[in-house]
Amino acid sequence: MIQIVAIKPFNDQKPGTSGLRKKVRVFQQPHYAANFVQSVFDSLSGFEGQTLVVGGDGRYFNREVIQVVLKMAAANGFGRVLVGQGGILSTPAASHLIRSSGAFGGLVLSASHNPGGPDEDFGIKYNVGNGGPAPEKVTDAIHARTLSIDSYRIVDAGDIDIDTLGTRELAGMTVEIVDPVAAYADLMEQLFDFPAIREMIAEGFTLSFDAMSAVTGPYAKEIFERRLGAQSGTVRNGTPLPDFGHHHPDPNLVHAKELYDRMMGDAAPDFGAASDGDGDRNLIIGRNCYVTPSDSLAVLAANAHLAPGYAKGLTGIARSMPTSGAADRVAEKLGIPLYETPTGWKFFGNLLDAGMATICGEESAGTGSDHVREKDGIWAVLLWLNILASRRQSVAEIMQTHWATYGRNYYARHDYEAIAKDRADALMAALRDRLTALPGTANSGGTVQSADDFAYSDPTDQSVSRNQGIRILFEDGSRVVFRLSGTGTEGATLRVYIERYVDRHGKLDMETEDALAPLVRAAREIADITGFTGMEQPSVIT
Ligand code: VG1
Ligand code: CO
Repeated sequence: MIQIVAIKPFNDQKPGTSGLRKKVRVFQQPHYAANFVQSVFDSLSGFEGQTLVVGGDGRYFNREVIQVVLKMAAANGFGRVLVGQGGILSTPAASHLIRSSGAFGGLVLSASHNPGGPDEDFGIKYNVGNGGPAPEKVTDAIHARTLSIDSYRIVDAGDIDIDTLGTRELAGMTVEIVDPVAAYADLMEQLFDFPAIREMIAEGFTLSFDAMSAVTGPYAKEIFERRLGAQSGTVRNGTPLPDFGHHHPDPNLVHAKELYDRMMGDAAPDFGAASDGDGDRNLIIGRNCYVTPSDSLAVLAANAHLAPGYAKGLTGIARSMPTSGAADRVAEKLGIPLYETPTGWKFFGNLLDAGMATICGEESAGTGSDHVREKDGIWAVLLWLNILASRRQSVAEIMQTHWATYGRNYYARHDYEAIAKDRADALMAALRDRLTALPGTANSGGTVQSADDFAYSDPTDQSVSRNQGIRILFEDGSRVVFRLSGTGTEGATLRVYIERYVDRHGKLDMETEDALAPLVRAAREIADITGFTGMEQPSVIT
């Protein structure tokens, strides 16, 4: 009943920042998904008889790939597969399920914030036994295997019903269809003061959560509306759709504009939030007050002790290199270490496992803690709600107090999308060539103090990751960072991160655009963005 299917390798299956992401049409090529899944299994050892977790964000092609994974897991010797009902598991819920079930690992089927549908994106990510994304040494091994593989194993069986809860059998392997929401919601209830949040809501506090027709809808309805008593309708776009209603499920000011406009309008609720395709990102907006993800990380770290799950305090904070230094000031004040890692959640896993960091974050709207090994959108919203319930101040008041204490890191990210790959590579190469010449030179951003290509040495296993983004630091502490995206599926995306710090005695109420204008000019000049790309303006500013 086990079939061995002979195949030729594909040469485009290198995992990026977060798994393998491609157009659905690429994944639909015969054997394409199976080739990658078998390459994952071939790179692992010791999983015979063990448990695998499988689930995705419900996007187009999710259900088809789940059937392939189930039949391949059976043929490769897994003992049990846990599948979220309907094929649904948010990324943080998948991480929790891997940890709580003692699974060997998991396959998370998602292209996260990328759009879905027959002409859009799909993705597969492998998570290891700690619940987190496979570290680079594993993804490198998977990639190497995709290039040499010549067959895959699959059982010849009919499709399994993944919509009905319960246990079934597939060629000697157990398949358990589990509730994707309940255990995750229980975990949240352990970490946060639900009675205090419920009371705040009962007293009239209002919130609006945009699930962007992606995976968090069922989680948000259960947690915010059912367990916390928010009025029905609090969760908008709460049904996961295979094409996310034709939108990008990316919670930023461009794609979550409806929420933004509501929060800036006359009838704004007290608090607004959104999450992305697979539920690991968060956007936080108070009434008339947008909170940058970097600031959100800092505020969450400074106030985490107000939530029961973090009452003992934090052991350390970790942030990705392009994330602003706002969290660094909090770590300094708390007297705990701050770790600066490359972009991508996979770099936080070791620090969390070692108990060196409790809270982690990225400028791309990802925050999370040691409760799982992924970033977690609903977790971030709940921690904010717990802080608001405890401090009884508005989001705007909390931000003002925060800046008055720590100073303010003005921050923006400019994305230049769909650049021809060779032009983007040429731009980065030209920047690298100038790294030694830049220090001491002056431009509209000021005088350059240092310039380098960020390399990270993991303090737990000493593994080194190079070429993680070009940093240009100015004498006044301002900074611009350039790197190419590792999650896109079309051409290249250049990300430019711009940051300027003003201490607590300085001007704390500028418009971000004004505060950063000279640095934005400097970034464009230094990298000759228009010369290389022909683009006069970024595609997206967040
Ligand atoms: C982007 C973000 C990065 C994040 C990654 C996955 O990567 O910048 O911070 O970890 O997406 O997020 P890149 O390489 O495109 O800059 V998710 O929510 O799409 O899994
Ligand atoms: Co995501």
